[in-house]
Amino acid sequence: MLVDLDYFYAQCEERRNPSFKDKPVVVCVYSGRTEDSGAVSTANYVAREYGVKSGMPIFLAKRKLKEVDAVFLPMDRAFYEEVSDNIMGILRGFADSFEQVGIDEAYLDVTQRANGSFEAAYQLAQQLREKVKARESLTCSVGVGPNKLVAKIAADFEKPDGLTLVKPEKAESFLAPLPVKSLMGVGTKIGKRMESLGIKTIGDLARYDVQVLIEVLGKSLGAYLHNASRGIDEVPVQERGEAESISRISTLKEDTRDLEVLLEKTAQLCEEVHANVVERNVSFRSVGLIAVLTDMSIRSRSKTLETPSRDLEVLKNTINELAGRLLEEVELEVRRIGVKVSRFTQQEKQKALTEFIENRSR
Ligand code: TTP
Ligand code: CA
Repeated sequence: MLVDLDYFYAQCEERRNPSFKDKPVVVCVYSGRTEDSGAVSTANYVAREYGVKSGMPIFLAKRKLKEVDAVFLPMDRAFYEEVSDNIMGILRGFADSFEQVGIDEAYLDVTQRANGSFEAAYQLAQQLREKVKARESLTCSVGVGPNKLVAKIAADFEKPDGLTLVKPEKAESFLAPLPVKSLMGVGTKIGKRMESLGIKTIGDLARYDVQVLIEVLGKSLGAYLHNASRGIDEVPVQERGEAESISRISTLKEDTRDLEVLLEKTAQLCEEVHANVVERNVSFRSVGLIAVLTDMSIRSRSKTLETPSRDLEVLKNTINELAGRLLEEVELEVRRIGVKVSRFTQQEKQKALTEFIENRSR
């Protein structure tokens, strides 16, 4: 199944301030140039009824909501991440394997615990929605299907607060009437190309000659889309981030056992690692120190944090602690020193808003 939290940033704001509930709520990314310059990040469904959408300039959203008592708020990413982490924790408990995608979506493989039964999977989805509602007061939309592709489209089918089950034998007929743009990988450009071939719906695509499709779009995209249009997708639900790490290592001016000299170097490395952590928008659970000694042997020490962090001070303090320990435990001088963070809890790249809009707009 695919779980997608409804109007996520705006729903977080409604939860924080229940008096917003029946008003249009617009979460904004202010560019700071003039008072209203910037773009809409997202809006609740009340605001959407007035035509407000993600990516729209703020002044335009204000114009559409001129006559009503609407709420405009700046984006508070740290708060949404906290809510997201809590909810992802709940969702994880419902899955055989779990894959978070972005801040407000996750794929859950429930094949085993549902014993391969789609009815049982549907019941699980229902329980999951109730638990998220009871614990975190948020609604989500869930799609249940034979694979990720179908589950994702099913989740979009009824929003907000929806639950859609598509059984394997119904996948192709479920997809057929939908616009080709509902398929992942079909953006504006490819959408236009297909339109020129007379392909408007997924059903049109399924009926289209696969050889011609491959000639026009290339082998891999053509074959992928041909399969996708028939609801065929074999990509497994995969936990992300566990294998990844970010590290920096550097050679010291001279070999040393002086803690102060080492810490000066590691502080600099921590800053570089941290900049990368921020850029990649991840939180780490594990911090490691690596030392290459004068005889070229390598020693490393690591520590697991109690909660995931993306904080420079936490990183520096942990490294200082590890460096102190390492010096006590080895006798040789240190030649190279390195800092590493790993076990990321969130893998989403922080994209420029424009890129985000392009990728997600249908
Ligand atoms: P989405 O899941 O695309 O949208 P949503 O949760 O606001 O609404 P829906 O009910 O349709 O699922 O995106 C998740 C969050 O990502 C969204 O709350 C805000 C952020 N976002 C942006 O900042 N800019 C964008 O252009 C989009 C599409 C989303
Ligand atoms: Ca969402």
